[in-house]
Amino acid sequence: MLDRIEQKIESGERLTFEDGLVLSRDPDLLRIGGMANRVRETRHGNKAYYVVNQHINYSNICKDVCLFCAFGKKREMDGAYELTLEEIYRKAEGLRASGADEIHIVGGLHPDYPYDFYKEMLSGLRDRHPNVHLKTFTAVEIDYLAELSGLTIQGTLEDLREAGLQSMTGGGAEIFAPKVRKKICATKISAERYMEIHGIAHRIGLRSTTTMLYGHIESDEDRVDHILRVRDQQDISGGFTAFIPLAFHPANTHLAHLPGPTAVTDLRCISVARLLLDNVDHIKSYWIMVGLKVAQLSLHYGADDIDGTVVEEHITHMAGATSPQEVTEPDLRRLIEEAGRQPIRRDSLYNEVSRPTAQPAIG
Ligand code: V47
Repeated sequence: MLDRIEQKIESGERLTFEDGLVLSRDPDLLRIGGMANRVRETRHGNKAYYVVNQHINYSNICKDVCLFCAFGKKREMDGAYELTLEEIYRKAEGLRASGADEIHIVGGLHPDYPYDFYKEMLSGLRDRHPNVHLKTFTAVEIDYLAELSGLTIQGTLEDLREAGLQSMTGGGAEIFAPKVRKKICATKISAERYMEIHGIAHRIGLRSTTTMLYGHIESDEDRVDHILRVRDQQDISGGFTAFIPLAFHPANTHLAHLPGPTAVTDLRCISVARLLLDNVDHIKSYWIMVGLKVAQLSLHYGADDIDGTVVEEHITHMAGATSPQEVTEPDLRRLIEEAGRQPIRRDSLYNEVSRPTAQPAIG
């Protein structure tokens, strides 16, 4: 079976749902990884991308409850927090020292922040850090912000863009298959709505990333279905810069009885995504979720990007992640170099950043 798939890849023939299932189940992961690696090298040679960035989560108070999430809280729960604009600006001050190229901002669906809070957050950050790309909000947040603004999705995106938003994040995709989606995030927007919002963003010239949360109750079929929905949307709107499989972390969630994915599943998801997504340029292995070691290995299993310096991460760490919260730029580069790849600092849109990189601390 793999022979036929390999031939298809070599001749540039598009893989099918059934091919995706074979790739998800065949025990020869090394061979599948090798196939994904060849595709990755054809696209990107020896380059492996990273971004100097900072994540800011403005609040974890959320009107929705998703079973896989340890981050979202009701206001009265332990661990609930909300940042003021001043606190957000203070956190972002770290951007000056790090010389970061990107701020990545997401949060819960806060029941009380007014629409203007989000606009002020964007414009305040843009005014303070005009050279830093604001990658902000998931499609789920955009849907909610459109409700608050009373504007259409397009109108909301244009309004937020005017305030400073430059691209959208990929969170909130979870698993698109309705049966699983209904179980793990019943109140979240549908797959169709998620794609509609990304499609509108792409149409007005914004770029976005997209994700898949794996390693919980989804089946192989659900994963392949998910990836192919991304491929279909990309055929239509073309604005996804990267696909990011997100490894489920069970601790402190309503699914804490599940074991979570292993390294083999992590690598397989990367490889299968690389092979099926013939129209998405980048496959990101998010080191925060898979750990630094698997992220490094994944650079030979189809991934060409390991995300960034991050600085402060709550979503996965509240769900038991044991990876650090922050990796310095020199450490990211060393990790990539030791994997035999060439580290390339990129901006949010995958332009290479040529400005001098931070030097490792002496000592
Ligand atoms: O939307 C929530 C997921 C996402 C858990 O766009 C969990 O470049 C694992 O989307 N275990 C937020 N995952 C993170 C995210 C992201 C990260 C890095 C880069 C980009 C990008 C996007 O994390 C959520 C949800 O899908 N998530 N809880 C959990 N327990």
